[in-house]
Amino acid sequence: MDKSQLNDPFEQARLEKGIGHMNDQGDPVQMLLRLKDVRKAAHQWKSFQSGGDEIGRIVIPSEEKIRDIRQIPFEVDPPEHGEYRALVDAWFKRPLETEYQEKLHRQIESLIDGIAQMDSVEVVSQLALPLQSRALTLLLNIPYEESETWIGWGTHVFRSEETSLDGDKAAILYDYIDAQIDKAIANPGDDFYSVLLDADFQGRKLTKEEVKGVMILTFAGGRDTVINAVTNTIAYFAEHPESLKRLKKEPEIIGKAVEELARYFSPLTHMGRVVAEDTQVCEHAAKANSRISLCWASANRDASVFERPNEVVLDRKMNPHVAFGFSHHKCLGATHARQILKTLITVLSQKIETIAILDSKENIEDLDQFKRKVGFDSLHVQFKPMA
Ligand code: EMZ
Repeated sequence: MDKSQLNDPFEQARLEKGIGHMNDQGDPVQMLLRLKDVRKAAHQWKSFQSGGDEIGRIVIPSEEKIRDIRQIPFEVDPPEHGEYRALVDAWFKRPLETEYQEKLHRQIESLIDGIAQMDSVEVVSQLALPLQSRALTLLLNIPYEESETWIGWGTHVFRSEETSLDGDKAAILYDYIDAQIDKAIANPGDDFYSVLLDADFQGRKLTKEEVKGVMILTFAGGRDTVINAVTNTIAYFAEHPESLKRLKKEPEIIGKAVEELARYFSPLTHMGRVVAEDTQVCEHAAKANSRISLCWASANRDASVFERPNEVVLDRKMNPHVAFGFSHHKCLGATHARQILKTLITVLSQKIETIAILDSKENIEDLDQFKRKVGFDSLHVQFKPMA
C-alpha cells in the first residue's frame, strides 16, 4: 500500500447505519458518518450544542479534565457566538493580504531551501512543526523569534508522547498565555493579544479570561491539524511526483488541489456536540446530555456526494467537503491554513523535483470501532531539488 494513502475506516458503517459508536473516557459518542447528516446537525445548534457548562466536552477526546477555560468562539452557541466571531473574523482574514502572503512565502521558501539538500529530513519535526509555528507569528502579528518557544512544545499542546491528555503540558500553554496577556496590557501593540484586549464586546472590553479563551483556541486548534496536513502533503507528493509536475505546469489549479487535499486528509477527524433534549440522529435515539460527533473525515468520503471518494483528484470540480467544519462553527483559521498549503505546494512545485520516503511511522487514531490514520508520528524523506 502507498505510504501516503489514508484509508476510509468508516465506509461500511456509513453505508449500513450512518452511525458509529465510540467510548471516550466512559462518555459514549454517537458519530454521524454521512455528509448530509453531518451538515444538517452542524446547522442545528439548538439541538446539538457547543456551549454547555462542561467545558472541553465537545472535543474528542474530551478535555474536561485538563481545561476549565472556554475556548472562544468555538465553545459558545449563537447568538453570542456570532458576536464573538464578528470581533475576530477580519483578523483571521488577513492571510488574504499580499504582504502577509509574501512573508509566508519567504518563511516557507527558506524552510524548504534549508532542508532540500539534506540526506535525510524528518518532516514532522524539521518541516511541519517549524512551519506551523513560524506561520503562527504572522497570524498573531508578533516577532518571528517567538516561534522558537512554541516549536519546543511539540506537535500538540494538550497531548504528549506519554498521554493523550497531558495536564502538565496544558499548564505550560496557559501560563504562557497569561504572561503574554499581561505583557500586552502593560505594553499594548498591534499584536493579536492587544487587539483583543482593546475590542468592544456588548458595550464593554473583553475580560482577560475571554482573551485567554480565544488565544487557547488559536494555539491549539490549528496545531496538529496543520502539522498533519503538511506532513501528509509531503508524503503524497513523494508518491505522486506526476502531481507535483502537473501543479508546476498548471499553477492555476493549486487552489482546487488545496481543497482536494484538505478533503482527502481531513486533518480533524470529528468534533462533538452535546444533545440538548431527547431526539434522534439517523434513526437512533440520542438522549439529552449525551454526545454526538460530526465526523468530517467520514463525510468527506461519502460516495453519494463525491465520485471516486478515495482518490485524490487534484482538480475535482464539485467539492463540497467539510474538512474545515460546516455552518456557524466552521474553522476560523481556514484562510490561514489554506494559504499555508497553497504556498507550500507552490514552493515545492517550483523547487523540488522528487521526494523519496526513507522511513515512516504512522499516526493512528483509536476510535474504538474505527482506527484512522491521520498522518505520521515521523516521516523521513530525502528531497531532490530542481536542477
Ligand atoms: C480544540 C480543537 C479545535 C481543542 C478545531 O479544533 O483542536 C484540538 O486540537 C484542541 O485540542 O482544544 O482547540
